[in-house]
Amino acid sequence: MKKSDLLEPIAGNGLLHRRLFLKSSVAAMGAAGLQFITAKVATAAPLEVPAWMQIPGTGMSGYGARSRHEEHIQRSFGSLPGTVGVGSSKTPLEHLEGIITPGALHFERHHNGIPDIAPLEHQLLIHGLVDRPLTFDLESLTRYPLVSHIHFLECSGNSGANNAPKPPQLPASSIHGLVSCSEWTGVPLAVLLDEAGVQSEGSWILAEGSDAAAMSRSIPMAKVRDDAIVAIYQNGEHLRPANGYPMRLFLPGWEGNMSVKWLRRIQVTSGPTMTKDETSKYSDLMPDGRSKLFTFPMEVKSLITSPSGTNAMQGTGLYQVSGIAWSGLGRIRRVEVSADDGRTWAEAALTDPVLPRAFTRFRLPWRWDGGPAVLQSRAIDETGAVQPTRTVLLGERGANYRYHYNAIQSWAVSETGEVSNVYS
Ligand SMILES: Nc1nc2c(c(=O)[nH]1)N[C@H]1C(S)=C(S)[C@@H](COP(=O)(O)O)O[C@H]1N2
Ligand SMILES: [Mo]
Repeated sequence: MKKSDLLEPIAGNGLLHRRLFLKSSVAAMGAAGLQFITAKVATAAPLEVPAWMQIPGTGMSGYGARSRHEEHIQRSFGSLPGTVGVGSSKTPLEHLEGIITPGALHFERHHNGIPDIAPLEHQLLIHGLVDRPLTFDLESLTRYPLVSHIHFLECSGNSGANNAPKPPQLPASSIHGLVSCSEWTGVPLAVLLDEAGVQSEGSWILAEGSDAAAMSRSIPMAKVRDDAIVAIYQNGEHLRPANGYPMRLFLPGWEGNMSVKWLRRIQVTSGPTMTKDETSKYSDLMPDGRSKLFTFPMEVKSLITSPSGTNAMQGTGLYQVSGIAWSGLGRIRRVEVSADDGRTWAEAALTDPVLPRAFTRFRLPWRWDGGPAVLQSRAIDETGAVQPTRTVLLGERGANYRYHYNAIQSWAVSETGEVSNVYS
């Protein structure tokens, strides 16, 4: 490809080739006299010495804080009327980059608030169809070989706002912020179960939380054996109280509700327990009036986070479309971006690392010429599953299906540069 060709659109409305992001391409553009980044031209005058170079800086601290200039970046949250802790807080996805969600900005979902648990007073009981019932505390768990994996966690209610007949005019995080991605460290649950000795009829477990909701779910033994962990660290530090301190179940790729926080009891059973949390909720009502139970994996999904809803474009020219893709069934294989409402598509660049059941960051250069555009991203995972359009998804599911919304998000860019949520 010739250097100058890099600036030729490869799909409608100004999408450019992902190769433009390679280091060699940026250099080649410079050599060809083309400016990629709209940096200010430096003046020859000496740099001013700013105020903060004229006095010594402040001292250290025991636990870090972010820049005071970034403090406006917050989770948004709400609780049911008359409660303080029954609800959720949402990760400000449009303000983050890369794939890791800082602990302080991880989304939260509580069915009855955050319990205040002293680790020495907390025990995990494993009982039921086992040879030896056992209890574990935080200290005893840290003696087992620990594993660490980077995985997303997504509430199955995430993006439910887009089920509404009219597209909600909200930032990306208010619609899609019930998803985050962390490094989780803990003990494989299979190791703990082997210590207790699972009996041959033990084909499911019940996991119960130590919160005032005693939230509990049934999990098939195959998933437990595959990759379930009892997590005790998140991004290198102990779990935060809101995310399950001192220990939580973590089930990679499955709906967030199954990853029971403040884990206090695992009962090995011969079938699902049918708890309130998996019958009255977290089941999916189909058009024929029947409900689907146990819809565990979160399916392939993606979202452009920049530019996104309620943003304002800063003039015409080159932009970097940036977003996240994930799938509960494995790795992201490919992400495509459209700027013309899905008529034509260009393949996005995936930023390393591309990990199974984790956020994958994608980017694509886009030259906005000031005309109206509709930006979309479409993810494909390693099983070949393709993220559906909203029309297809809702067509299959009918009007009462609430959970597991994974349709393509469309952001319209107006001629005046406002970015809004549209259904296409
Ligand atoms: N004990 C307990 N576990 C729980 C919950 C809860 O309310 N209580 N909420 C569940 C739901 S619905 C989700 S989406 C995830 C959210 O995990 P997070 O708050 O760490 O993001 O935890 C799950 N585990
Ligand atoms: Mo959830």
